[in-house]
Amino acid sequence: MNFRHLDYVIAQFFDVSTSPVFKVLSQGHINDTFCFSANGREYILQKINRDVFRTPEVLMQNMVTVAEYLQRNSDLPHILFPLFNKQGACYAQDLEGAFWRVLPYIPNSYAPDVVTTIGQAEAAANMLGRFLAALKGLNTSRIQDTITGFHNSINRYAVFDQVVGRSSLDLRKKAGKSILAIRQYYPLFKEIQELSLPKWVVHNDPKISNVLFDQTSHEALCMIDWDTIMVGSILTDFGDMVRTACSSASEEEKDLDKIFLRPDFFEACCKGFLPAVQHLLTEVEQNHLLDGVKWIVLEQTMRFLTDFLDDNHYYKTSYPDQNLFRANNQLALYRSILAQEQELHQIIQQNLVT
Ligand code: GN1
Ligand code: MG
Repeated sequence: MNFRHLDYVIAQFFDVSTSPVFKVLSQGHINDTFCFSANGREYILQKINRDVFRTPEVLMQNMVTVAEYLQRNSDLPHILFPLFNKQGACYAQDLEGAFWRVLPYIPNSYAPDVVTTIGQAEAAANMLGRFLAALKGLNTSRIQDTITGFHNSINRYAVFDQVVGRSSLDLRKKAGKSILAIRQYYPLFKEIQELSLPKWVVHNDPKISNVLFDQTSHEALCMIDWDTIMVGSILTDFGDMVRTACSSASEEEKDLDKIFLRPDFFEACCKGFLPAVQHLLTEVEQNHLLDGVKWIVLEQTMRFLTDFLDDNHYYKTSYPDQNLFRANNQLALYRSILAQEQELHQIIQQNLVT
């Protein structure tokens, strides 16, 4: 990272006499994130990954639309307003034309990779539910796609298929069993496509590390990482929360025996999520909540596997085969869900108020 860019970008937002001190925040597979202080306050500085987000202006406009809407129409405790620079834009470009944004840093907060207590799972799921319920009234025409077909798993499967076809024999051998598993479970995507699911403005990436918690009280403070807020289905949001809050291990765990879906954490997610949104759900949505979980876990397996077979262009990696390990991690979680399907359905039913 060229730190000259950081100073150049920050100077578009602040008059700072000394060069700010940066801390690199390493979470997140896509953007580069830093923390810095200026004029006695701390801020987040993020470089938007242009390979993934082709239209950063659209993304930032969505973010402002959502923040303004939530401020007027919700009682959420923290709303992520991007800062406007001296020219009145909600982003800045560096000397190479890359896009950056600045957000206030919420003091005394953390974003976990794994949930350690049931209380955290319930609080995170409740925060997501409140966030989505508040967004339900936002007209879908006001939000534009930042990534086309983000949760279109049928299209993603077609891409996966092409990538398998052109990948090297060596990679295909390493990933052989996982490729077969995707092919075996693929009909789920077809079944979901047949459902008539209402369109919501949703988060689309509400994994547990996109929930900020208070370091002292462990209360959930807010949903962060609004890059993928787009029109979609609430099922994938519930699914992604469960995928990450209820897994016994992080996405990076390599020992497959350590990975399973924790039913008590699942119950906590239902307890937190459903009361906040149930009145807004159609019968189809209520009946397919668990399919939302299966959908997102299988799709995530396929996305990691596709990237492994495609030379790891998409997700940041720090060692060879990392995306294959991640795919197998998600596959183990998927199989654990299948093994507990009936119990999980019962838990949902018990937590839907009749
Ligand atoms: C990426 O940017 P980050 O780390 O929050 C990805 C999500 C995946 C997630 C898996 C834009 O999220 O869709 O679920 O990794 N974001 C994008 O951890 O592809
Ligand atoms: Mg993200």
